[in-house]
Amino acid sequence: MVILGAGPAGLVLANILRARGIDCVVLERAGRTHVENRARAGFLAPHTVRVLDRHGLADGLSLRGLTHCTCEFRTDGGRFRLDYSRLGQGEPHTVYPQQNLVTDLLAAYLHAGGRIHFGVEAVAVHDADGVRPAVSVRTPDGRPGRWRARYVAGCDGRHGAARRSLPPGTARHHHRDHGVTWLGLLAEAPPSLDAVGYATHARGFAGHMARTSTVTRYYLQYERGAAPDAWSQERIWDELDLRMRAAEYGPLRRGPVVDRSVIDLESDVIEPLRHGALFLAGDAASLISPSAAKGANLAVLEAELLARALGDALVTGDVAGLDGYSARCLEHIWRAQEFSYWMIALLHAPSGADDEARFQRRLRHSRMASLRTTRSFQDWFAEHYVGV
Ligand code: RFL
Repeated sequence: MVILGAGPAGLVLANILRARGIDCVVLERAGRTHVENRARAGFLAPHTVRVLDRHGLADGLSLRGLTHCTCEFRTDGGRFRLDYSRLGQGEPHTVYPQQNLVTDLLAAYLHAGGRIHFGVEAVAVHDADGVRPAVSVRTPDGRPGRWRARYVAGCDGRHGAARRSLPPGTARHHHRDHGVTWLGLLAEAPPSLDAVGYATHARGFAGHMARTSTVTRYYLQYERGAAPDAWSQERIWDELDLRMRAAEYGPLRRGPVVDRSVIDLESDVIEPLRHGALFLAGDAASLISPSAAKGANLAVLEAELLARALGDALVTGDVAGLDGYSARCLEHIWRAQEFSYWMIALLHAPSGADDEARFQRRLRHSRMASLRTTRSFQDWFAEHYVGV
């Protein structure tokens, strides 16, 4: 079994397969330090925590993760809070930085004797519709190589080799650009609220999400095409203050911005998630905008489903799980896409003076009002917000 990519999807899959005694190898393009330091997600859904716990992979997050259950919305009509652990099915998030999760997963896999090769880039998957597919690779010294296996798991993200290797006409590629860009920031500053902060403002969206007691992620709606370093640190903090209405609701705790990335909000789904012996999971299967914090959670959910199906196929010869894998995952993926799309519409509206922009702003206002006042709407929100 060859697994491409050592992100959450690849490492959860590798750990579960390894525990079932299945021989597998992970091929990872980047170096170990890079993989263990890549800051991305932080909000883990209850289902994700249960999956990790079920497989003995939750020690780190149980020890160091923070429980999180409140959203605060700030709009030109005032602010309101939702404690989503008291709504819907009544469950909180666990906040645990993705790089810590990846570090834990890697340590567990290596401790169990798992094999991984860093600095090995998959170039293409060959003969996926045969019984012995191959993966061609480039090794750290630039030499070509080849791995053969019964199955290949493409957990190598949106731009990885797995997606590229799908023969034309074998998969449908759904893509949507939501026309919104965020500047994603990591600040070495303690969180400023004990809640996720979502601010809608005439100048654009701003978001606040705790990561640890000393690091906070912020988002600012940003001009499409602008470079990540186009704004000075001072301008970033001034803009955050303005959009989060710090003058009204209290100052933000400032600190050096240590990481910036420009994120065009996009949705991207491959359908089906299988071609012969090649299976896609995580961002390789579907990319989802970070507006609803679903990407890493879907990756873990899919990895467990795939591990179970591969395990059954390899240990008992039962391929029913593999046959149903794509349809099962796509059900979750499209529901997450739908919620993320709804969140985008809740948090953004065009700023122009034309009829369409005005209409969109009125709809957003009304959506926000329903969320502030209507219990059934809040329950729906809570269930989808923490669910995958
Ligand atoms: P990853 O984590 O990208 O890992 C893929 C791995 O594959 C390697 N790779 C290759 N290896 C070998 N050969 C090749 N040809 C290769 N090409 C690539 C890469 O080096 C990498 O190590 O994918 P995976 O495992 O599918 O996990 C997906 C998540 O990382 C992603 O969905 C989330 O980070 C999305 N996301 C969030 N998700 C949440 O659930 N909650 C959040 O709060 C959240 N916040 C975020 C996010 C994503 C963000 N970015 C990246 C836009 C915040 C941000 C800023």
